[in-house]
Amino acid sequence: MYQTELEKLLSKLPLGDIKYFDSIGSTNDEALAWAANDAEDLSLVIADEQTAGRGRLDRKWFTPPGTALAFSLILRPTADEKPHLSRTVGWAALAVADCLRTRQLTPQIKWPNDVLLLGRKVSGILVESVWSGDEVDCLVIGIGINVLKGSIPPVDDERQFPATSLEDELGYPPERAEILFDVLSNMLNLRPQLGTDEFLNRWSESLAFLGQEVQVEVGNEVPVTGLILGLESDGSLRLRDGHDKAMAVRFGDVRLRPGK
Ligand code: BT5
Repeated sequence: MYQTELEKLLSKLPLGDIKYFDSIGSTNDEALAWAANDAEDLSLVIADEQTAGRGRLDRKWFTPPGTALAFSLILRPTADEKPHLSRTVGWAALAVADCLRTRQLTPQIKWPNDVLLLGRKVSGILVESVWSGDEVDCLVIGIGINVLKGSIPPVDDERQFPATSLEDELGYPPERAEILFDVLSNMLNLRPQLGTDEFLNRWSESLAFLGQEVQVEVGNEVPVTGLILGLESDGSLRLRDGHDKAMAVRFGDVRLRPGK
C-alpha cells in the first residue's frame, strides 16, 4: 500500500531508478553498494523499516516499521558541483526544513546534520561518499524523518538529544509519501543553487542557536564554548569564543549543545 502510493507520487519527479524495501539493514549501505556499481544520478533507496539504521560514527538510527521515512539519494555530482560538496548536508537539511515550513512548523537546523522542532530532533542526515582515486565519485545522502509517534526511539536507548515526530508537532498523522515527495522536490529545486551565496544565507538563517552560546565537542577534546556567528563558505560552523576570537568548526565527530 505504502509502496504503491510512493511509486505513484515519485513517478512525477525526474529521479533515477528507485529500489524499495519493506525491511533492510541500512538504506545508506544499499545505496553505497549501488553507487559504487552503476546507479545513475538521483537513484533512490527507500525502506519502510531499517534494522541497522546508522547515524554518524556508527551510532544507531531507530526506524521501526510503518512509522518513519528512511531513504538514501545517490548524487553523481557534476564538475560544477564538485567544489561545493561540503554543503551537501545543508542542502538536505534545508530541503527537510522547507517541507516542514510549508506545514506551518518552525524547523531549525542543529549544525551539522539534525533538524529540530521546538528543540527536539525530528530528522537526521548522514552523507557518505564513494571515492574514485582522490576524487568523490558519488555521494549518498541518507535522510531519516520521524513521521508518526511510533518512530521516536525509546528513552532508554542511547539517545543523546530529545526526539519528536511530525505527528506530535502537527497534532495529526501526516502522509509519509507526501512528506517524501516534498523533500525530494525541494532537493531537486535547490540543487542548482548549491554553490550560491543565497543558499548559504538561507542555511545560516535556519541554524538553531544562531547568535547564542553553545558547547561544541570535537572528538574527545575538551568542549569549546562559543557564540554561533554563522557559516563559513564551505559550511563549517563559525563561532566566537569567550576571548572574542573567531574560529571555525569543521565537519566530523562534532557534538553541539546549547550553552549553560
Ligand atoms: C544522525 O546521526 O542523526 C544521522 C541519521 C541518519 C539516518 C538515515 S535514515 C536513512 C539512512 N540510512 C541509514 O542507515 N542512515 C540514514 P547522529 O547525529 O550521529 O545521531 C544519532 C543519534 O540520534 C543516536 O545516537 C541517537 O541518540 C539519536 N537517534 C536515533 N534514532 C533516532 C530517531 N529516530 N529520532 C531521533 N533521534 C534518534
